Amino acid sequence: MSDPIRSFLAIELPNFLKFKLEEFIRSLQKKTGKTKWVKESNLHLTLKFLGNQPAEKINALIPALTGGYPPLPPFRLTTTKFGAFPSKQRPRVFWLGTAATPQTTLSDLRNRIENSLEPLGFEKETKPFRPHLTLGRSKIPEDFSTLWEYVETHPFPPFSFEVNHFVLMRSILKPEGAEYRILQKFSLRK
Ligand code: 2AM
Repeated sequence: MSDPIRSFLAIELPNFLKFKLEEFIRSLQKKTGKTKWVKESNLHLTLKFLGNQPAEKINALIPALTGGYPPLPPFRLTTTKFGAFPSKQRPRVFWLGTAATPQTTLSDLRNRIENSLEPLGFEKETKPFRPHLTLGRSKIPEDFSTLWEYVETHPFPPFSFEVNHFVLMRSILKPEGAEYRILQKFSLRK
């Protein structure tokens, strides 16, 4: 059997937004020491993390996600506030929130994915979906007070973009960080 493929389903971000986020991240980077910030080309919104799966299972996923009824329409995403998981006091993941217009479209897409993949043996996510753009990850605790003060006074502005497709992304883990490669694009229908 072939080697397992580590992958996830994601919404790509337009270049203008990645550029703006990169600027924002550069400012945040100056306020921290040990936090690892996401490089511009890797910024995305995760819809579902698939982990390591046999190639056959990944191939079966493609027809399961193509089509489907009723067709899901394109929608808009707007960036919202900066925050951290699991909490501001003990941040592990720094993120920027997103809001969809119309509101239900992103959760409809997420539900469609969950329901289409479950019969193929992909376990349904039990935790509530909190759509976000991961900007940084902190493994070593440090003092984040200057970072929080900075984002209070320099919030990331709301930027919008249209989502008309999502992607199956392969993640190749390398010592210098993960490298992502698009394996398949899935269109949302107009
Ligand atoms: P995140 O954006 O919420 O951090 C690729 O690794 C993507 O899959 C990451 O952006 C990450 O989402 C998501 N992901 C979810 N669970 C994961 C896990 N257990 N290991 C690695 N990535 C995971």
